[in-house]
Amino acid sequence: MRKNRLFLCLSFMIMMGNLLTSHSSLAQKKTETKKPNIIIIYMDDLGFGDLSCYGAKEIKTPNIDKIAKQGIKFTNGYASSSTCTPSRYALLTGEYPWKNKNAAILSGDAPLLISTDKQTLPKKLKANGYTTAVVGKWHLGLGNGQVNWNERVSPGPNEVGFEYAYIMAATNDRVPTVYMEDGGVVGLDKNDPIEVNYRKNFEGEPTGLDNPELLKMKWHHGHNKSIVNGIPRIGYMKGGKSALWDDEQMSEHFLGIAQDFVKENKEKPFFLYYALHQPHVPRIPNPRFVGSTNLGPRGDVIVEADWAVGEFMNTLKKEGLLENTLIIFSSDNGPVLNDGYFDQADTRNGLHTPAGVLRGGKYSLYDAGAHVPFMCMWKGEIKPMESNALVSQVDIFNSINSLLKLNEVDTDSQNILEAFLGKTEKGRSEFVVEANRNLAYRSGDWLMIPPYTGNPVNAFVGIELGKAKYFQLFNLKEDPSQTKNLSKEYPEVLAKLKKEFLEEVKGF
Ligand code: NG6
Ligand code: CA
Repeated sequence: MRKNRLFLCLSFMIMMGNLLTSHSSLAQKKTETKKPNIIIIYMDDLGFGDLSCYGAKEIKTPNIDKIAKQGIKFTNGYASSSTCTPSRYALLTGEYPWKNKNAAILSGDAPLLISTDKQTLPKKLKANGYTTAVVGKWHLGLGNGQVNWNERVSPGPNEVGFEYAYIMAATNDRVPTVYMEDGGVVGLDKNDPIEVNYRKNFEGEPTGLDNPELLKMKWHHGHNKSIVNGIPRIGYMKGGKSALWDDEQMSEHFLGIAQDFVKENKEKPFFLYYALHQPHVPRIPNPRFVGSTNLGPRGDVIVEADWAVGEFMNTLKKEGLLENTLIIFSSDNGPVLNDGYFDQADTRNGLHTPAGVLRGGKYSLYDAGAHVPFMCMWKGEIKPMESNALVSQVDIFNSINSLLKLNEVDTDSQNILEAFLGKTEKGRSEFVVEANRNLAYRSGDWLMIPPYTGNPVNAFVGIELGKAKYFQLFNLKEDPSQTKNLSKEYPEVLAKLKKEFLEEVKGF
């Protein structure tokens, strides 16, 4: 009996000892791998009202909603611009895009927009032990302006801080319609070289303009040049047949690359910029998603993107990474229905409000141009909540520097880490927003748009651009739909914003 008790006692002590050692090695492991992984999931043209977690009724996005539910959902989150290239420039450099005179929607053969001397988010992370990658839409230019697509194209993402880059060069409606991995066209047959030209066509090549009989999707405005997969694109292209992407497979393709990167790099801290192409035109969902909404292809590709995000999140979960990964989800600019193709986005929109209650859309200085879905999730670190803090994508750069205790870079990016982590509802107090090289100024709840000449509406896309011959002043808290111009009623507010704005944009 005594012997037995002694035995029990001894085994208990051994068991406790084991537990203690395994516990302390776990804690040690956690400190060793303490630097959190950072992932930015970035959508293309997704509007403030396009997700069910932001109020959409006609589109169900359960997977993206889960990010909102498990993290912070910002109600005042902004891209830096109402178009793609400038927003992406600000995201990666922390600099206002209008400070770079070339930061506008780029053609598919435009040179690299980010100077290779410039400090960038991926460069900073790479220098501090992160493995860095971009997967998906690039649209920040490649090469020096004279690209030979049959050789390694540089400089590009690899030269501004991404160790691994698997991208589309520009947009899914622009040539070249091929994937590029670390500067080389994927699957290119040397005997069928690729040529790209944005000014003139190659002899004998069909175009959307001349050969409507070859089209499976018709163009509405622009988009009438080279035809790839029955879809007319922007720009001319010839050759490279074996390398052409398949639009229907694109979502799954990028997803697979993003998942592989995570699986292969999970042992060391990594930074992944996963830039989805949806719901930018042309909207070509995989057949599995056709009809998943009643809104036609635009709704269907949002559901497809939601699926891809869900699969990606499952991978993070399976690999045990959720507790050590900061995930930021947002969009590069606001929504547009008809962006150049007859794809039923406008005719089948029904009651859906892609911008929610906001006014304007993509290309606009009105709020829907850059006010987008924005969420941060980090299991165990960020408490689930909704935040009204004013946060901008330009601030991600220095906020991450602060998170990792790295030197902040002297640029437009503000350290608002506490807001991103949900520790305060105070974000930045003001910022300048850009739309096609025009600027507006937000300060607190107020938005001021200075007078601009030019068409107030882009009739092709049916979006108010926010331009007027007079000053516009809105209180976005009281009037999120910007129905009342208060510039006459609040001259002192107008004067204050004018003054601050002029100081901020001096030299522009
Ligand atoms: C515009 C295109 C539009 C879209 C946009 C870029 C025309 C007429 N319109 O010039 O379809 O491609 O550029 O979108 O060509 S963005 O989201 O990448 O900024
Ligand atoms: Ca975009």
